[in-house]
Amino acid sequence: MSGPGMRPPRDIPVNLVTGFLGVGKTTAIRNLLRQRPSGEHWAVLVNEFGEIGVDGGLLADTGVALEEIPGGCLCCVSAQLFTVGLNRLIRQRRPDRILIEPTGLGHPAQILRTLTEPPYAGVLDLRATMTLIDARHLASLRHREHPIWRDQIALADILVANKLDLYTEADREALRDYVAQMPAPRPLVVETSNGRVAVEWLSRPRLDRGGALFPEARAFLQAQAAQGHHDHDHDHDHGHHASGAAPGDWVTVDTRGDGYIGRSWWLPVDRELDHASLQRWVRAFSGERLKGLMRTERGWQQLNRVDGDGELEDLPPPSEPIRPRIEAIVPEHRPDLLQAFDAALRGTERRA
Ligand SMILES: Nc1nc2c(ncn2[C@@H]2O[C@H](COP(=O)(O)OP(=O)(O)OP(=O)(O)O)[C@@H](O)[C@H]2O)c(=O)[nH]1
Ligand SMILES: [Mg+2]
Repeated sequence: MSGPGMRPPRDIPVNLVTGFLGVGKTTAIRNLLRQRPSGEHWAVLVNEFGEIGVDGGLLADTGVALEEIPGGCLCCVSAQLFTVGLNRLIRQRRPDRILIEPTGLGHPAQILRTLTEPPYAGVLDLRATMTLIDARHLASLRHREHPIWRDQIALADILVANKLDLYTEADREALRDYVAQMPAPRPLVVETSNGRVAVEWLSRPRLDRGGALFPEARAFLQAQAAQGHHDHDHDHDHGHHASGAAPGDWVTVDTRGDGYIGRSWWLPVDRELDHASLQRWVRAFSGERLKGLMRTERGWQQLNRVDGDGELEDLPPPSEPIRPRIEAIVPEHRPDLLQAFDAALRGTERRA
């Protein structure tokens, strides 16, 4: 039925799968993809804080139509890339559903607004937003005081407390207390592990919050309107550009904003790291987030570490040659952690 010149399909259901760094968004999306009704084509748009897509690599084997928007959050630095990527998915892939994973440091308010206003109003049907949290973070001031962490929860239509296997009874109690004091209308709240969420939840409508914006989002959107842009200090610090790098060079790109600094390392295609020493430095890393796809003498490995959890794991070799990639995120006031890890990482390179 489709052909050149035809209008894009209307009312494609879209869901945001949001939540702070490393809570399990990509894991939940993989789970949802496994449950997709047969015959349906889904698309996933992933935005990462760093410049080098790791999540895309983790979803590559699902066969889903994928768009990766690297570098900063969808609501500002990558806003144009976001619409370009989204338009491409809509027009070229004509999916039956689109899932959007914003970076863990992404502010969802602007994305939700973009998706409900022209030109997307009438093309996309924005359904329930799924916010994942780690209930252990309820006891962490660093999380509770972060405006993005709070707003992600305030915008949840479905609040998924993931990593249940790691909770104490006190964590579950903290979750119940937190939910009890949330203003109405309250989201559907579920506890689960390994991102086990039900595909049926995606069809739930968004909660009617009567247009009332939660305090941080109101301030955020007003500041944006006043300035023509918003005031996150996303400041891309492109030390070395991939385009200028020799094939044998390591390339690094830093991204900063919202209280964090991220560094992405892109290694030459054929480069191997020493497994044991890489493992040692990974375990010693005390920043916020570490992930990557890399090669050691034991073959391709994936790394996905947060809150002191997550080791190197075997990964089937990619179907086409890719550059090994690693991404670390540390709090803004701890650039030393990044420097130290950078030096350590380079020291793990295997020499022929
Ligand atoms: N123990 C435990 N680990 C989990 C669970 N769910 C996910 N993980 C692990 O948590 C890590 C982060 O999961 P991801 O799905 O990559 O998290 P994310 O929210 O997409 O991360 P970012 O995109 O970097 O913000 C991975 O190592 C997962 O295997 C869970 O229920 N229990
Ligand atoms: Mg992810």
